[in-house]
Amino acid sequence: MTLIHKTQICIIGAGPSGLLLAQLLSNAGIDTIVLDRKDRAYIEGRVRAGVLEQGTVKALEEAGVAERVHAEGLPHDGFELAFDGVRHRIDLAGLTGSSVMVYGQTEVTKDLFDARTAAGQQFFFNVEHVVPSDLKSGEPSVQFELDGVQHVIKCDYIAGCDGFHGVSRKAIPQDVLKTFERVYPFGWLGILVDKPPVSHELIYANHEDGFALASMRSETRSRYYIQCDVNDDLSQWSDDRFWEAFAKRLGPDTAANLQIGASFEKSIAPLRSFVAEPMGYGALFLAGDAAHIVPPTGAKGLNLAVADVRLLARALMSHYDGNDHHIDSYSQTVLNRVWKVERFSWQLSMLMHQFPDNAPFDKRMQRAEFDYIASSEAASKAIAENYVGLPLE
Ligand code: RFL
Ligand code: PHB
Repeated sequence: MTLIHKTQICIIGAGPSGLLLAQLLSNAGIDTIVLDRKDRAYIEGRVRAGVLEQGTVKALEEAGVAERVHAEGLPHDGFELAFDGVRHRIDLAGLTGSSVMVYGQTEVTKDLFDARTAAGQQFFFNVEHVVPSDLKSGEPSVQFELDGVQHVIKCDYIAGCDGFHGVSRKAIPQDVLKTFERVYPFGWLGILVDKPPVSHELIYANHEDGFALASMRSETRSRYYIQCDVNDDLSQWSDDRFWEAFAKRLGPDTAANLQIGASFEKSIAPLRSFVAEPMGYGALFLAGDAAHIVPPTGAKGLNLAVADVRLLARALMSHYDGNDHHIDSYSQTVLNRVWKVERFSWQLSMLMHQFPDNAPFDKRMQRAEFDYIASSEAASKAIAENYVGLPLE
């Protein structure tokens, strides 16, 4: 038995990209079905990004889910770069007139789930064997299995919002798809702890032992990271070992304010730059991590996904208004912006980490770049305008 469903847009993936797209389209009266291979609790539990650009907050406003981010998010007018304990503040507000909002991806996801659930819109969770089909036939569909039953969703368009390991990108024929990749020779070990942040702004630190980042989720919850070997086992990283390494990398002046405690989340994430081109094929469009990955150093992954989704929502809405211009130019428009954000995330990653095979010359180059940023308003401004977010197009 096969169950047949019909919708306008079938959205594969209920991460932030898929959920936001669904909300923007539903608000515009466009019918969507969202499917995910995991369930809501699992998706909401994934601790990832923490910094939202103003454009991202605006997208949440457009989606009608910004009440909590405005009530609970922490606006930040600046952040710091540190080199061997010497700190330089990037004055986001002063240099750009803009700022960022600290608010966790877990909360963004929860707000979007709540809105879709309240509106009684359709999800399929725990789906298996998802296959986007007939992409160029004029009659696209998505097949999947749920509890041993075969389903087919017939639709006008398919949005591939299924992350880096999803199936959507792989549905683009190999002779069409080009991919570009850099894998960095280290990972980030991240912890969450219910202690006030060491500083009221984020600190990105380069130290000879490796990178460290002091971030936060609230005034009483801190999110801290250190560069580690990507093959390390979590069992090698007791809280004591983490605190010792983290404090050393922040330097004694900053570490004097550090409040330590028992971590309640600990994970290691690899660092990668990746872009797939084109971001569409026939009736399929990719958005978010399904099409590109950035290393987390510039806090861009989630923001980039949201920018894609805003452009994809606009393209699909114009289609139903009888104008296919934005649909036809979606991939090129998005990729122009994606590459600029890839460049920024790569540049900041190259500046702030210790690379195992760096020669003394490379280390001097990092130091000179930091000194230049610290002494030049133009250089600081270039960092600031990227950090607060480039224009949508
Ligand atoms: P997501 O969040 O990966 O969601 C994709 C969803 O698709 C589902 N899925 C499928 N569903 C149906 N069928 C299939 N075959 C499927 N395959 C996968 C998955 O279950 C999932 O629910 O992608 P999306 O929505 O594009 O959102 C992108 C952001 O999540 C991502 O860019 C950021 O979280 C990246 N990122 C970080 N970004 C930051 O800005 N700061 C960070 O500190 C940060 N830390 C991280 C991160 C990403 C990580 N990943 C992907 C491993 C830490 C980690 C560990
Ligand atoms: C975070 O709070 O998780 C975070 C903040 C800034 C980044 C990456 C991650 O660049």
